[in-house]
Amino acid sequence: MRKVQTNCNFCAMDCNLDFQVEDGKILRAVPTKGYPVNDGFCCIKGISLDKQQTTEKPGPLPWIRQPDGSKKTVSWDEAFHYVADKLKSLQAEYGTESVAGISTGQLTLEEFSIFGHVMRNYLQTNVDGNTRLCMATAAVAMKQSYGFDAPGYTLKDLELSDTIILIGANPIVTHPIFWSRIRNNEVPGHKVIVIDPRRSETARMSDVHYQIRPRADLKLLYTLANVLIKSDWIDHDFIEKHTDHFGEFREFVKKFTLEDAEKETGLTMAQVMQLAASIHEGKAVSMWWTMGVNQGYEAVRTAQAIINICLMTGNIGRPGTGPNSITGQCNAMGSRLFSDTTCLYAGYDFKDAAAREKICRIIGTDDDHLAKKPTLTYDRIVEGINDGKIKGLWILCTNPMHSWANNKRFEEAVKKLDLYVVQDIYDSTDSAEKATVFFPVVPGIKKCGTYINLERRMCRMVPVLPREKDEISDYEAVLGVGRALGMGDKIEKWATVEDCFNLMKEISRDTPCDFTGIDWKGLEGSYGCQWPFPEAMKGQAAEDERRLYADGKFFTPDGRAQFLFEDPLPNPFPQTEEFPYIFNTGRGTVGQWHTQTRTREVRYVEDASIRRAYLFMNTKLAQEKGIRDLDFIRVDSVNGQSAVFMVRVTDDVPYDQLYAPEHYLECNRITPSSYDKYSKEPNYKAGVVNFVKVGKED
Ligand SMILES: Nc1nc2c(c(=O)[nH]1)N[C@H]1C(S)=C(S)[C@@H](COP(=O)(O)OP(=O)(O)OC[C@H]3O[C@@H](n4cnc5c(=O)[nH]c(N)nc54)[C@H](O)[C@@H]3O)O[C@H]1N2
Ligand SMILES: Nc1nc2c(c(=O)[nH]1)N[C@H]1C(S)=C(S)[C@@H](COP(=O)(O)OP(=O)(O)OC[C@H]3O[C@@H](n4cnc5c(=O)[nH]c(N)nc54)[C@H](O)[C@@H]3O)O[C@H]1N2
Ligand code: SF4
Ligand SMILES: [Mo]
Repeated sequence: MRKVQTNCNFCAMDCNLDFQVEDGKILRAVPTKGYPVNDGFCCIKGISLDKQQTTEKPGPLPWIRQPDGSKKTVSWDEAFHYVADKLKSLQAEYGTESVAGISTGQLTLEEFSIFGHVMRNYLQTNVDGNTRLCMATAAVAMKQSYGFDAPGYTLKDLELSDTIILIGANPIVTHPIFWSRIRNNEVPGHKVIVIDPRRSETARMSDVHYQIRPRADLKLLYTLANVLIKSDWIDHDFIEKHTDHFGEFREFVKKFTLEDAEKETGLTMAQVMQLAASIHEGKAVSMWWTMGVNQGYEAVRTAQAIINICLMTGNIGRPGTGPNSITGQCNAMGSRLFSDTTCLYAGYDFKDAAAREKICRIIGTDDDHLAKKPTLTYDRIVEGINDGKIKGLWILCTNPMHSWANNKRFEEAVKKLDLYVVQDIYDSTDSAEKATVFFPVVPGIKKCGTYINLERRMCRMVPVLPREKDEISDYEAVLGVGRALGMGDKIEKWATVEDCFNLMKEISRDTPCDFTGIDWKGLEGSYGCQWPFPEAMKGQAAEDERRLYADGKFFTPDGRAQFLFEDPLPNPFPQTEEFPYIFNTGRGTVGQWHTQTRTREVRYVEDASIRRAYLFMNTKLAQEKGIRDLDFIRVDSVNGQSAVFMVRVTDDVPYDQLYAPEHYLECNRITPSSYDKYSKEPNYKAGVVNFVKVGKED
């Protein structure tokens, strides 16, 4: 029997598990004891990692759609050349940017790096990631405020904080092991505070729940800042030494009064004062946010309003503190820095001539074949297809037909494509069904690579099971197309996953995410290692929990953090007589993962899940409308679309709000096309709708 330690590739915790393997079969999976993230525990998704491609598996070879609609299975070599030739001919006919890609935060660092190299560098075109739907807001907010996209915390901070404030985050469902770290907190009298419009699973378990109006966070945070300043509950020394623009911020927040906050946020003046007092009284205050903040129309400024509060109260860089963004996907942090989409590898700017030269030298290319500008954003790619400008699309490890906001736009776009390559572990996904070329690839348990978790910890994915004939990984699929494109010596240095790791490692030298002290082999079976870990730190215990900003130094040119703020914007979707209800969306259960392609293979999850689209409705509203639990309604949305949902009646959502899990395609049928203006992340959580009761089949 062999023991193989590898990581869970669902959520951003990147828990590690030990797989016991015999004769090519997994006997047991046991969460790795001592691993600093999950120390012997994990959730249902991690323990079910062996259930990938067990009930459903595409053949090992790719297929190409024929003119009569049938699928023809071909050799890998033929498929690589078919795709490469088509990409080149589309570019020749319609221009360089007539082909595009959609990447992901769920592959290995090496896989999205090489995808960036082929598409962004060599083909000089656009690739955005599904991280746009998820972490773009936090990435932009931190880059602007700190000078680099560098979340500073370590998970240990959850155990050391005396005041934990969760804003738009529901970790009991979404990051169960994160919640278990909160449960380990033994600081006497510590408090868990939740700010969420609904009584989420986490809100129910918290000490205080502030049931805010949807999208009122920015006003609440500016009011809190005003109260803290007026009460002189701020850290003058920290502000003076380590920040810029506090004076302007102090002037700016003066207009955010408690009276207005009471009208606009749904919280009473006393509640706002109580929250300000909690921040003041805490010795180690940490504020953690996720999608309730990131997915809004003024999301970047909201994230920065959280950062501002921590900066002005000196709650950053010390144990148990921080404005801390919680990452969603297993490698979202890796993709933010190494997918070559919104920045060059390792966070470099596209215009930095010295960096361009360094990167070209390391990866073996020339300046003409290195991406020159940030990618077109996800929305522009989808609409570029709808406008007829983009003719070819290659997506990997994401399912936009289901997950994209206002997903009918993606469905419409796909019909216009000449080339639509889908690379997935299943060919039955909503996005794969319409593919013109399908690349079947192996799941995580059959491949290797590296991942970076939410606290900047890098770990190694190690193959647990052997591959069968013709089975290949994402890395090999992209490499195959790259070679078929004739990249020649421009892809020579990328021959193996380990080669790619070493290229990215060398590029990271002397950057804030320097990981030159980490070895490919040393990472295997280890406790992982948080960046930065430069060569000079080699030999130091890599399992140490490390946080950034302890010295008050940030990555901006003057080394100071920036107070950034702006007047709140009018809500693009106010409630009206026609659309009186707010449509909130998010995760449903611990077992269900996004578009449910993987977790539907886990019987425990399927057995415990509702099999069709449903939403939660307030008891009083349901009574008024004559709707009972398990009745059906047709929801008509401001985006012009409608979808049928089963109703679950509850007191956990407010009277004028509905909450729908995103695990069903219907959910994004009715979310609007609306984005934050800086991050272009979709405003997924606050469309407006109306509904009527219908029979099941309507
Ligand atoms: N089981 C499971 N776990 C997952 C995932 C999964 O699909 N399934 N996905 C992973 C990924 S990629 C991500 S990004 C994370 C997401 O993790 P979370 O962000 O924790 O999950 P969500 O359910 O999207 O949203 C969190 C909360 O935001 C609240 N919210 C909505 N509007 C507002 C608002 O205006 N203000 C405030 N303060 N709150 C608001 C919602 O009511 C919801 O309870 O989960 C990760 N973990
Ligand atoms: N309404 C609403 N919509 C949302 C959200 C919300 O809160 N509300 N949240 C958004 C967020 S935060 C996110 S992150 C997105 C997620 O949206 P998606 O990324 O579209 O969702 P997934 O279901 O995770 O899709 C991953 C795909 O990759 C495939 N896959 C799994 N492993 C591999 C592999 O090793 N290789 C390859 N090539 N494929 C693989 C899976 O089968 C699946 O088809 O959804 C977004 N959509
Ligand atoms: S908490 Fe996240 S990383 Fe850990 S086992 Fe569950 S899904 Fe996997
Ligand atoms: Mo996400």
